[in-house]
Amino acid sequence: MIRLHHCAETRSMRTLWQLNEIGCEFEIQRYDFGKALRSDEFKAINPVSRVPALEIDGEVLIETGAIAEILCEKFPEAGLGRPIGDPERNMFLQLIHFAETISQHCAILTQQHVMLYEDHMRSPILTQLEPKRLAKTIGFIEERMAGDFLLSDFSAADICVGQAIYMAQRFVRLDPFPRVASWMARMTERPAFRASLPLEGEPRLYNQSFFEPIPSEGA
Ligand SMILES: N[C@@H](CCC(=O)N[C@@H](CS)C(=O)NCC(=O)O)C(=O)O
Repeated sequence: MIRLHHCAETRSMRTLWQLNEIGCEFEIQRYDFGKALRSDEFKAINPVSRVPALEIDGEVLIETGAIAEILCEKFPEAGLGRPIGDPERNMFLQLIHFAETISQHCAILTQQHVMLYEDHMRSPILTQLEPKRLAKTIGFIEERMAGDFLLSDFSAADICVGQAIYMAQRFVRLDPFPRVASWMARMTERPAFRASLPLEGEPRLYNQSFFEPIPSEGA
C-alpha cells in the first residue's frame, strides 16, 4: 500500500506528480495546510508536521528529494531515475536536490505573504530580497537548459525542479527566462502534472496568482 499525505500547492505536489507519472496504485490523504498538520493524528505520521509524508512498504518516508530517489529505484520501469553508472547520474542528483534550494525561497515568501496574516508581522526587506535570490536559482536552470528536458529525456529532475518553479512563479515572473518558460509550459501540459493540481473546491494555499514585494515604509 502506498499512501501520500498531501496538501494542495505544497511540496507534496512533487511526490503526487511523480506517482501520477509512474501510474502505480496509491491513496491520497488530503489536509488543509496549517492546523491539520499539527494534529496528534498527523504527528503520529510525521512528528515534524510537514508534507509530503509517504507511507510505503510499511515505512513512512519524508523529504521530497529522498522520496523522489526512492520512487525512481522502486519503479525503475518508469524510467524516471538515473541509476549508478548512468553518465547523467551526478547532474540528476544535483537537480533533484536543487529543487529544495528553489523551494526554500518559496517557503520564506509563502510565510511572508500568506501565513503571516497581519501586515505588521511581515518584513518588506524579505519580500524584496527573496524574489531576487529565487530568480538566481531559476537563472541557473535557464543556463543549463539545452533541449526539451533538464537531462536527455524526461526524468524525476523535471518533476522536482518543475514543481519548485511552478511554486516560484507566484513570486518571480518567468519573462527573463525564456527557455525555462517554454519548458514549464510543456511540463504543465503533462496529464500527470494536471492530475496533481488541486481538486475542484479543495482548499488552496494561495489566494493570488502573483505576490508583489511589499514596499519599505517611506519608499
Ligand atoms: N525539506 C522538506 C520540507 C517539507 C516542508 O517544509 N513542507 C512544507 C510544505 S511545502 C510543510 O509541510 N510545512 C508545514 C509547516 O511548516 O508547518 C521536503 O522537501 O520534504
